[in-house]
Amino acid sequence: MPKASKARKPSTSISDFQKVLKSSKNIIALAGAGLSAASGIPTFRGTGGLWRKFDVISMATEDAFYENPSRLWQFYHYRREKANACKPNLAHYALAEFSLPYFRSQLGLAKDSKFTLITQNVDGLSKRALEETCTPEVIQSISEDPAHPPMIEMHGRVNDVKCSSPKCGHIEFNPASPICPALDGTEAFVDEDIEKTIAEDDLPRCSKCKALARPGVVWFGEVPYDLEKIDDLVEEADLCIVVGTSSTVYPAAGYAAEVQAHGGKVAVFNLERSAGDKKANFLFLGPCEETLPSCLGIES
Ligand code: BJW
Ligand code: ZN
Repeated sequence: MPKASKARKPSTSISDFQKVLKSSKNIIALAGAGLSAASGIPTFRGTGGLWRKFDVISMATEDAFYENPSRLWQFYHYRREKANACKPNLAHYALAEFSLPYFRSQLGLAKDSKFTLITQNVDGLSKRALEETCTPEVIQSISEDPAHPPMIEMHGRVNDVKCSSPKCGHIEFNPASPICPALDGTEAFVDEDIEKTIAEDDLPRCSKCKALARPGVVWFGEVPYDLEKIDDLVEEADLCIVVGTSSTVYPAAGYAAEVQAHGGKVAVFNLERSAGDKKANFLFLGPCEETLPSCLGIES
C-alpha cells in the first residue's frame, strides 16, 4: 500500500531561520494590523473588529462612505487621533533597523542585499519608526533605488486626504488634529451609542476644488498603491517575512504563495495560526514585538 505523504511542518528553529536570512538577497516583509497591535491600534478581525457598534470591515468601502460620509469621517477621525497618539513598538523598530544595509551586513547578509517592507497598515507607525531610527540623509540614501524602497504603504495612509471628485483626485498629507472643526471631540463618543450628524459642507473638503474629501486609504474594490513595484519585488524575493496579518485580504494574501512558487522561503510571525501558514517554511507564534526582534538578531 502506498504510504501517505507526510505534510512538511513549518520549522520553528530560530537558528535555521537566521541561516536562511543570511543567505537571502531579496527580502520582503509583508505586514498587517498585528504589527501595530502592541502600539495600541486595534486589529480588523477578531476582538478589535468593532467601532461603536459597527463592523470595521463593513466600513471599508466607497459605498459605506457615500451612504454616510458623516459617520465614516467620524470613524477615520477616531483612527487618525489614535494612530497619531500611539508610538511605534519593538517590531516596527526591528524592521526599521533591518532596512539599513549597514545593519544587514553586520548581521552577515550580503552587502548588496535588498529589503522592502510592504505594509497593509495605514497608521504611519512604520514610517515613524524609520524616521526615529535614521537621519533624513540615511533615509534618502536607502530610498534612492525606486525599485527597492525601504517601505510601501499599499493601503494608503490614514493621514492622507483625497478629493472624492474623479476629475480632481488631489491627494495630500494632512495630519491636522482635528482635520476640521466639526469632527473635534467626536473621537470621545466611542463607547456611547450616540452619533453626531455632520453636514457634508462641514466635513473635510479638497484644498484644490472644494469637493468633499475622503480618507486617502484603499477600500475594498479599489486598487492598492504601487502594485507594479510590489509585483516585481514579490517576483524576485527569495524570502518573504509575513508579520501580523490574517492573510485574508488580496492581493497581499497571495504574495507569500507567489514567493514560494518560484522557490523562495516564507516565515510567518503571528500571535496565532493564520491562513496559509501550514505551507510556510518557518512559523514563529507569539507577539511579533518579541519574536521578530529576536529572530532578526536585534538586541533591545
Ligand atoms: C498579531 C499580534 C501580535 C495580533 N503579533 N501578530 C481574490 C483575489 C484578489 C482580490 C479579491 C479576491 N477575492 C476578493 C477580492 C477583493 C478584495 C479581498 O481581498 N476581499 C477579501 C475579503 C476576500 N480585495 C480588494 O478589494 C483589494 N483590491 C483589489 O483586489 O483590487 C483589485 C486588483 C488587485 C490586483 C490587481 C488589480 C486589481 C483592496 C483591499 C483593501 C483592504 N482595505 C482595508 C481597509 C484599509 C483602510 C482602513 O484601514 O480603514 O485594509 S480592509 C483591512 O484588511 C485593512 C487591512 O490592511 C486588511 C488586512 O487586514 P490585516 O492587516 O491582515 O488585519 P487582521 O485584523 O485581519 O489580522 C491581524 C492579524 O494580526 C491576526 O492574524 C492576528 O492574529 C495577528 N496579531 N496581534 C503578531 N502582537
Ligand atoms: Zn479636488
